[in-house]
This record gives sequence, C-alpha cells and structure tokens, in this order.
Amino acid sequence: MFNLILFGPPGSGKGTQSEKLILKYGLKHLSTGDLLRSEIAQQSVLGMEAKKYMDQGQLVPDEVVVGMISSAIDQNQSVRGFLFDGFPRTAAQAQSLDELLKKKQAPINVMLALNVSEEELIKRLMKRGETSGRSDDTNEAVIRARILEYHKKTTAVADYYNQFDKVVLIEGEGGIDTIFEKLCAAIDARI
Ligand code: B4P
Repeated sequence: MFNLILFGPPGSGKGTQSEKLILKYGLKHLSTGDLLRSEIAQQSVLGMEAKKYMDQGQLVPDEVVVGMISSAIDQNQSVRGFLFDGFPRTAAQAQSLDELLKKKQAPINVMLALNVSEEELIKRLMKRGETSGRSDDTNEAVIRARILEYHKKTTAVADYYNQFDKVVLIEGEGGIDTIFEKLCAAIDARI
C-alpha cells in the first residue's frame, strides 16, 4: 500500500490536487471535509452536530472525525492506498491514524504540505464562496477563523510527521498543473 497525506491550510488546493492525484495513482480519496458535508446533506445526527462547528470555522471534535475515518478505512479493504485530504488536522488525529494504519501494517509513506500565503487563501476561498454554496466560504470572518484554527491546532500535525522525516514542502502558489507536477515528483521519489 502507498498512503499519502495531502496537507495545508484551508484553500491551499488539497481538494483540487487530490482529484488529480487519485486518478494518476489509483488511490482511494478520503476527505473528511467531503465526508462531513455528505453527512450534513443527509441531515444525519453527526452532520447536524458537525455543521455547528463548520459554520463557525472551527474544527469538528476529534472523536467524530476519527470514527468516520476508521469506518471508511474498514470499508475499503483492498485498495492500493489512501490519499488522506484534510485529515489529520490535530496531533491527536495523527496519532489515531497511525494506530489505525498499524493494524493494517501500512503506515503513512509521505505527507505533502502545500505552502500558500494567507492573502491568497482568503482570495481563493471568497471566490469559491461565490459559486460553491458552502456557508463557510462566504463570510471573510469565518475564513479567517479557519486559518486561525489551522495555526493553533493543525500545524502540529506537520511537527508530528517531521519527527519521522515524512514531510515534503511544496510551493502551493502558481498554476494548478505546475503544482500537480511538483506533487507527482515528490510521490515518484518515494513510491
Ligand atoms: P475541507 O473540506 O477540508 O476544506 P478546505 O480546507 O476549506 O479546502 P481545500 O484546501 O480542500 O480547498 P481547495 O484548496 O481545493 O474542510 C472544511 C471544514 O470541515 C473545516 O473548516 C472543518 O470545520 C471541517 N473538517 C474537515 N476535516 C476535519 C478534521 N480532520 N478535523 C476537524 N474538522 C474537520 O480549494 C480552494 C479554492 O482554491 C477552490 O475554489 C480552487 O478552485 C482554488 N484553487 C485551488 N488551487 C488553486 C491554484 N493553484 N490557484 C488558484 N486557485 C486555486
């Protein structure tokens, strides 16, 4: 198995690049943001609980997202590998993921970390908000709250994988195809 984490602040291109990477490498895409939005669309209890946090730009509690990822891993037994998009987002989530993958004897191979300036992130997310219908993309205060959560809680995930020498930094500004080529080169060097 080849397991990859695509990491970066909100709006850094994780979702955009994931779509291209899963096609090229045949990985199973697991996006906690997509899974949560699907729960909201179904108006499930989990979805309604998660929406309260997401609408304010806060992270959903660890136990909720870890439970979701755990079932998604169990439901995909014979895949070539997973592309984790937007997960883990806290150090506790990273430890839980390592434990889940230990059972499969298939650890994380690499974490690719997209680097994008704050002004560019806000610009991209406000633009997406014009068409996406995502309530967390239309309000600049909520976008700034998401970026603050990233600095407070999520950057610790990079520190966690850095100790195992698994992090590769990728410049995340520029054309989508150029960034994709850089991501592919980093994967090809480790696959
Ligand atoms: P996510 O769904 O993960 O969304 P995101 O971080 O906002 O977006 P992403 O980074 O994937 O967007 P992309 O750059 O592709 O999270 C949403 C919320 O769910 C979180 O705030 C949180 O509340 C909750 N959540 C999710 N996972 C969680 C977890 N593990 N723990 C707790 N809570 C969790 O796209 C942005 C825009 O930029 C697009 O419009 C795109 O077209 C554009 N773009 C992309 N690349 C570009 C480029 N190179 N140049 C110009 N524009 C570009």
